Amino acid sequence: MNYKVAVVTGASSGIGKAIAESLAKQNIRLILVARRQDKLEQLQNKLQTPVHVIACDVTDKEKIKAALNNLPAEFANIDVLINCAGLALGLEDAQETDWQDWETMLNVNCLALSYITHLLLPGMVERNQGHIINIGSTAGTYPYKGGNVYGATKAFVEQFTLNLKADLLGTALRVTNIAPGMVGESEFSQVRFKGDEEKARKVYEGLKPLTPADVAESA
Ligand code: 8X3
Repeated sequence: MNYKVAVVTGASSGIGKAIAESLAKQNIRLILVARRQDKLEQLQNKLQTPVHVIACDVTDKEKIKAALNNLPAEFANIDVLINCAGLALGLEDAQETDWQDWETMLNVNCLALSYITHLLLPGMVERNQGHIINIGSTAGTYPYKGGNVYGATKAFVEQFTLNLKADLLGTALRVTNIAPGMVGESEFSQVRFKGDEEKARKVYEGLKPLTPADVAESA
């Protein structure tokens, strides 16, 4: 498919950034969404493709809607949506977790992903062209101790992807869930352990995790 414009959420680091870099090499114009404007601008300056930056929390529905409904003309017809913004918070057993962590994961991994998809889907269907790629996780299929709501959000991503496919049957649109296992060289574990570098490092001790570039290769 000859896609021209892609939105990448969570584009400031890790898998989202690696996917943005990979799409830029395919001469796709990019709309990069993440909270950290400085990181997005650094990436924008590095990429050899037109980039439009949206520095915004994906859970801010009003801001996201306004930004995506008022795009410069060359970015307006979006063909590809990479739903990469997502996070894990904590690894405690369910009864010991902080409710706020669960709410944040549900808001980002499920609600924001659904909201942005809901915003962009009608245009894709109207043009009968597009690919939505959701970044899920093996945690959505295989439970582990302390995975609780994080795993459940990724199960949502898997099932949402499958149900979108059912709705889009007969159109030229494609929907894919990429479900990596452990991915190193990203902020995933630093975020999960709230800046505890030692805990974050231990996660990958004695094994060779995937890299963000490995995941980007399959996107
Ligand atoms: C990332 C994989 O195993 O750390 O989603 O949950 S895992």
